[in-house]
Amino acid sequence: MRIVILTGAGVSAESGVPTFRDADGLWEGHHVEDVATPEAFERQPGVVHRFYDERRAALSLVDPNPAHVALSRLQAAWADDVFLVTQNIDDLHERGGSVHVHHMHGELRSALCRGCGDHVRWLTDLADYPPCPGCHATELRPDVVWFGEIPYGMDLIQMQLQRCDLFVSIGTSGAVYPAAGFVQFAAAHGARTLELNLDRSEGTSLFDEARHGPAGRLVPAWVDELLADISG
Ligand code: BV8
Repeated sequence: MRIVILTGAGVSAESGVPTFRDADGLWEGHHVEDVATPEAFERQPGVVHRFYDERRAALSLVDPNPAHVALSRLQAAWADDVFLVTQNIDDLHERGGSVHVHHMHGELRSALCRGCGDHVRWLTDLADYPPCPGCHATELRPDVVWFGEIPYGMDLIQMQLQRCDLFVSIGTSGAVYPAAGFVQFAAAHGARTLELNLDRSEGTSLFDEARHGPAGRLVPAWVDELLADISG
């Protein structure tokens, strides 16, 4: 059985990473949609750099939770048939043991050079305009997909959604596209669909099954159930 798993901020909530909804989508009085855009970066680069520099620095203060660890257990047991795509830009899936994590909205641990186009591993601040290791231009920006930009690897994601038997959405509000449309795309290609979320999302009614509660409890229970079925 081929599985596609989509995660959102809710899978990292119990690790202490604020979700977009927790802060009512606000940061320093700005709506996230107003900060996470190319226009905002052109208009107020310092504010946008601070938004990401603070979140990048905060990564060292949080740890993976049982949901991240359970997903890595599923991948280990079923490597080739689990495709994990996340909307999150934190590194908790990797630190929880997951491999081949597809960050469709980019990553805090990466910087994108507007001079040469290189994606470079980056763990410190960008607000002081450090030079690109490749071309030395001081044109590094956060390597995240902003509103109005095209998510990474859409062809790969669509191919995985077309071939999967089960699509599982974990900890996302279903508020942002194209991720919010994956459930319908997967269902249209014959997949069964399951939502694991704290409470109803904007897409709950689109799923065959929905379980509501904290990911730290729901995800390990679901992985145990699935692995028991397989070893049946
Ligand atoms: C694109 C990276 C074209 C940066 C992010 C009008 C209609 C439809 C679409 C649009 C429209 N106008 C504009 C658009 C397009 C736009 C969009 O969807 N806008 C929205 C506002 C309507 N989308 C785009 O611009 C995208 N690009 O469309 O390009 C294209 C597309 C395809 C092919 C060709 C061309 C790019 C969007 C990417 C923006 N970048 N993040 C950063 O992180 O700063 S978005 C960001 O918010 C996340 O990545 C995520 O995608 C999104 C929503 O976040 P969630 O992860 O769902 O978190 P949220 O807080 O919302 O919800 C948390 C959930 O967890 C809740 O349900 C809660 O109940 C649950 N939860 C909480 N605690 C727990 C829990 N669950 C379990 N356990 C818990 N403990």
